[in-house]
Amino acid sequence: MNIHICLDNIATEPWLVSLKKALPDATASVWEPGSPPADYAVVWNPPQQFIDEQPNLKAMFSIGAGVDSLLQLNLPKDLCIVRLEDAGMSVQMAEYVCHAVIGYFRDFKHYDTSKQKAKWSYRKTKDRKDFAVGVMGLGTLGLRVVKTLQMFEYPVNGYSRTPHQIPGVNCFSGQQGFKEFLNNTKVLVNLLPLTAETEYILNRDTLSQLQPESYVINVARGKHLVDQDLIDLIDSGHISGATLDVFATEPLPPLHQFWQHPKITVTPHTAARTLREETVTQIANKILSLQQGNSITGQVDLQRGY
Ligand code: OXD
Repeated sequence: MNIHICLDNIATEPWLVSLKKALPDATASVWEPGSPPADYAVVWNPPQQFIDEQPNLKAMFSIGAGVDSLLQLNLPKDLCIVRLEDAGMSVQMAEYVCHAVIGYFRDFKHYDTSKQKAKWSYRKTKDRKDFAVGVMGLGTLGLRVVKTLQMFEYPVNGYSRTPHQIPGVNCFSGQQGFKEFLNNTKVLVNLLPLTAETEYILNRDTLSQLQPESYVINVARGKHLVDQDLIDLIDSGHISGATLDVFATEPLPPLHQFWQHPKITVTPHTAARTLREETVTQIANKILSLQQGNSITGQVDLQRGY
């Protein structure tokens, strides 16, 4: 069995070492233009040339949760693309989102400012029941975020394309459901996959429907959000602030307004990092399952886009 690794902008050698350790009977190598066709591939943002030169792939494993950029390529219709399922990402995502939600709920920015002035100054306690957190996207990462938020007893709303039932969560779906979801949400957490349907879903119209003094946390993709609409709504006071981890252009250009905006926190696409060992173990187990003729989970539906 031959496996190619093709990772854009990522040091490949450690991945090769881990993969060889996990699958000692396989021949793993770093793809170069002209490499012979392989049975499996482990990829991150591969070029079109890679796809064109690898017609025999039984499966192509992406080392990320989101496959939007992969799906921009011209892909064979029957190619089995597999995305990462958790592999240590969901706990990081829950940690990041809860940090942002709690930071806003408890107003830690105020205490940072007070400390700089040596000022002993309390903030009024907010009422948890008026502080519904709305999670868009109820896949592996979204569900973990929901579960963790529930531990802090925030009311939680969930929004997804198809209807879900989650204990203790007000679940919404579809067009009408989206409106209701927004109207009932104080802190919006975006974890949707990026597809033609969800591109720029966070815009002036939708964000205006959030409750007054709401807060926005985007940890999915930059292209879910219309940047200027968010800035305008923050400047008008309807939205109190935002924590953004993802951007339409990454790295975020130095002159982008988000960097200087006092009510926007920016982090460099770091909410949930791919963990190499966990990822390789998951991929290796799936390759072994496929080799034994078994089915695997995590296969991307090319029509649906995730
Ligand atoms: C991912 C990401 O898709 O890191 O996994 O954004």
